[in-house]
Amino acid sequence: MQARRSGAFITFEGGEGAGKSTQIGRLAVRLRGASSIPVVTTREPGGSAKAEAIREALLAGTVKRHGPFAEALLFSAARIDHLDTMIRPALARGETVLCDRFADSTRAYQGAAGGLDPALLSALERVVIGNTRPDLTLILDLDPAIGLGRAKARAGEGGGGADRFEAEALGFHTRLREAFLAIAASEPERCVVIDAGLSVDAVEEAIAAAIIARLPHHLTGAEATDDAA
Ligand code: T5A
Repeated sequence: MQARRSGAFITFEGGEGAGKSTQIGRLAVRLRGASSIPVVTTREPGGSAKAEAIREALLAGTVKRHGPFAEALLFSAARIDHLDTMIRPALARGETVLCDRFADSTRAYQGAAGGLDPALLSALERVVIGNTRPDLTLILDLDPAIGLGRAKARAGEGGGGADRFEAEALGFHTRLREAFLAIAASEPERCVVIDAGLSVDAVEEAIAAAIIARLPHHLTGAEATDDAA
């Protein structure tokens, strides 16, 4: 892992409409108020110019007809550019990176729900992310019917429709939820499951409690140098 001053790499994962974007915004405000460590927020697919262009094609569904492996390769291509141009430089400067989705989404969406062989995805993940693994992953767990309802209501407000993955059947989203919970169970040192069915304020408090438990100096203001390295 690269040398870091004191930032951390924190990823948010979960199904559609679980509240990741909402909570990343709130956590960024809290972290900036509690510590002098700079905080950047980003997302996948996307987060860099090339990756945002790939995002457009993926979410429009133009790659779907080529199958889940082609989609996994494109998510990976976007991730490589995002890591090289945004995430790794920020971590090397000692900043904290809050990322809306990362490699666990490929495991869950293209793997567990999309049917790709986990061994193949695991080999791809090693090549793509190398040692840049999250220090903490917050898995926002929510009944998929509720999450899809939230995403639909929000899309309705903006006049848009369901994207490539929101349009999948409920069974796909149920497999996703199970996949994220299985990832959390298999890597408890990295992952914390958050009940995303609570109010926005209650979810924010649960996330703050997880940060205090796992990466205390980020919210208590105590100076630490290397707990994320
Ligand atoms: N994907 C991604 C893959 O298949 N493989 C991969 O490797 C990667 C990286 C990305 C899509 O790409 C797929 C997964 C996705 O399908 P996206 O638009 O970025 O597409 O989709 P999401 O990440 O799912 O983002 P969403 O915006 O849909 O969901 P969020 O960010 O989890 O939810 P948020 O915060 O926008 O909230 C949704 C709505 O719910 C409300 C909000 O106000 C908002 O209206 N809300 C709540 N309402 C009640 N109670 C709460 N606690 C609430 N929290 C939020």
